[in-house]
Amino acid sequence: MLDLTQSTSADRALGHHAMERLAELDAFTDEPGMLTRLYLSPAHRRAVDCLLGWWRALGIEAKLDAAGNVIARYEGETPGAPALIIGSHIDTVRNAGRYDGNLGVVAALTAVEQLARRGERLPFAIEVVAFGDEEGVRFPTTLSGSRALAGTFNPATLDERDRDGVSRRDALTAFGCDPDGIGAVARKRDQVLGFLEVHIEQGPVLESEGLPVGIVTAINGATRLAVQMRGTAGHAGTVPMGLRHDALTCAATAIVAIEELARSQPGLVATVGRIEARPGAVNVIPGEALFTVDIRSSDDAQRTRAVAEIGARLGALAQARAIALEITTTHEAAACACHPDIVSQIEAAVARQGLRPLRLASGAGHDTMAVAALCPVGMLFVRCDGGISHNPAERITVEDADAAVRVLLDAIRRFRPVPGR
Ligand code: HGY
Ligand code: MN
Ligand code: MN
Repeated sequence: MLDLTQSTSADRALGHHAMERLAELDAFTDEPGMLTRLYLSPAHRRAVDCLLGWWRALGIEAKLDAAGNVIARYEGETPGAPALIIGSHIDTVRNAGRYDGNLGVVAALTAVEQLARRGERLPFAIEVVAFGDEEGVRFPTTLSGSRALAGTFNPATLDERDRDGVSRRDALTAFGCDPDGIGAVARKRDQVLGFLEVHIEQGPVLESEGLPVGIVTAINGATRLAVQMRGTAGHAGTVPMGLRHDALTCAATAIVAIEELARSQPGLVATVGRIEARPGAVNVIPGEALFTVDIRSSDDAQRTRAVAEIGARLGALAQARAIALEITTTHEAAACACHPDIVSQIEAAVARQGLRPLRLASGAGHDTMAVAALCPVGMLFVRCDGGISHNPAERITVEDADAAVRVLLDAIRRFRPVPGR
């Protein structure tokens, strides 16, 4: 093990240490040959156990909470003091890169490890959280772990089911969590000073500026829709084209209409990430088509208008083809501003580490959005190669990992509670 207490930015020891841990976490996947780690899956369990082992080796108390989050607590000078919470997520999308989410957890662990190795205590506690459900790939509603921490978890989502029909409730119980205890996960506001998240940018700005890190000012709002179109299944060989009620071709026109709408409005993005035709046989006219829509904007009013416009356009397309349409909103997160005081504190840490501070917004969603309901929040972005993410080609350098850990450690050491909070 590297003697990290003597490390300097020259040897990038913290970056190497973080990258080694990320490589270890990368092995925990539900799909061999790629990184897929869904909430409450066997791979999630293995990642949880690995994290608990790392904390145990540092002599720092850590546990799995009722919502499936891993929480480690490093006490301050006075035990039981309010905490600065630092964290990100360890669940991934399908065929993911290893840095989305995981980097933030490993960076926080590496920073706290530095304090623990020196026996350094701060005027506040530090809690490091590894959320388990940020991507929202397994169940429709996402951010359940960070919402539980913030006290905004919706118990109705316990009845949501995954593709195999397993309810969130049963999956939590099978994982060793307590669905009925999630309410108790919520932190009291006077026990939390703030929340920091380190995360890859997942975009091209830092790379274009030649910077390793950036300070996040705000996170775009997001709406997720589940669209169901129902027509009439039929024989592919016998039903004339003019007599068909083909749900999939109707969905195809709808998807193009969604793209046209988003292209027509600067600042708006819309994505159809998943589609399913049923019954899904080569010689059957699809009687049903199901697809998802992900709509984002930094302007909540623009996003809300876009959602309404999509509903109207899909309704007209479905009516013209005598297709039944059902649109369900499965996730809604308002745009979130990082707290100006925390933005300034992170910015000062970046400057103290000899780096040019750059402020930028986040097009991607993060647990930080949910935790903002509890306390002042801030994020540090880390450059990623080509801005590529949600893709196994996602890459960061050891130098940038090192810079991120150093900036985070600096920000932690110099953290001061937000005035008037
Ligand atoms: O979808 C997002 O923005 C995040 O990666 N979950
Ligand atoms: Mn993420
Ligand atoms: Mn992601």
